[in-house]
Amino acid sequence: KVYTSKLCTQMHTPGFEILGGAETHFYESPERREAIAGYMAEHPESFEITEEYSDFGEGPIRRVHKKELLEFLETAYDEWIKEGGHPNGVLPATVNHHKLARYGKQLASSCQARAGEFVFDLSAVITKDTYKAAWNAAQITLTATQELARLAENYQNAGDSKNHPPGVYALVRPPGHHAQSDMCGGYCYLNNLAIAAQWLIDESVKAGKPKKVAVLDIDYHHGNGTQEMFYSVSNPLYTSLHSSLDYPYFTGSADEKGEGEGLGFNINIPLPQATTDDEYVDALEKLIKEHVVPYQPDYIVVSLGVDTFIDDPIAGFLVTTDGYPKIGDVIRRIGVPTLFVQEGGYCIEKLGVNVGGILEGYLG
Ligand code: SP5
Ligand code: ZN
Repeated sequence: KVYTSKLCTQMHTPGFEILGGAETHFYESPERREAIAGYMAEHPESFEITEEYSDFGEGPIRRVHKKELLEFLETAYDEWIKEGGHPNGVLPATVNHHKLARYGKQLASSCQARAGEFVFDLSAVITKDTYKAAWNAAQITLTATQELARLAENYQNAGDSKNHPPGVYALVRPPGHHAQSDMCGGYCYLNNLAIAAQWLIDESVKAGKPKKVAVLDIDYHHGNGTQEMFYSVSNPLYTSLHSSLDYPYFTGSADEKGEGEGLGFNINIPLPQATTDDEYVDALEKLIKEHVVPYQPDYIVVSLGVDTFIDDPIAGFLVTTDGYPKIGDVIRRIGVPTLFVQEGGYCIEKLGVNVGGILEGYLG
């Protein structure tokens, strides 16, 4: 079952980003969603699409994000325009890097200045309706998550292990896994998957049946945001396969293992450039066997990026269209109810078949 909404794509359309020192078109474009939704509409035997979703309010978002970030996102564009910023959208002029900030707390005097507190790169332009779009993406993801929880309960009660574990997919943008508790970046503003994972945990505790969640981040880039949010807790488990040397550069090494109660519950597997289908699938099987299955999760939540694709314009792995159903099959064999949340993937021509391939592989 696929949860999406057209509304969400039309609200956030920055005109540009800065990449490799040049102004280029914004790779995280509304066409991405249309490409994926188009493929799914052509395959009704596999995908049931719904555009309806509920609003869960600010509560579940505030469980992983600081209120200062939400206030900034909500007000930034209007303030930016008032102080003479370009209608293109909000971008920082400086970033409040820890080396800059060590002298003490300066008061951020303008939106331009505050952007440096809340945005860590030049690929998270804030336009007029960016916050609404990110809000909707989070709410759509929560709606999908609620449905998964319902299906998982039925699946458990049926007690038939031969049944296929349920899967739901949130086709959302903007993506989320680079968004930290108080920072945006990498096309991400609110961390949809982290909000969903925390919601699953909170609801299960409320119901007196605590559940364990394992994050499987298969986007090409390391999910620095999800890692940061859950670095000192043992639930959810965070696991990631990603490029060892690409963006976001300063996170994702194998020795980042979590801290305190979370020690041992953050698993980074950096992979070399030019990783192939077979190498990727082997690494994924090994990660699942050694870390995900022993954790005995009740839910898997997948940060589904397909920027691992050989023809992705901003990435460097060699995974092919034939590789994606194999990846989905490996996830299916864990045998646990699974939420898929869309993250990256920028080769528009093959985006639908690649994302669809993972999900079809999961369906078996
Ligand atoms: C959600 C997601 O996939 N975000 C990724 C954001 C990456 N943005 C900057 C990438 C810069 C890496 N250099 C690319 C070289 C292209 N030839
Ligand atoms: Zn990515």
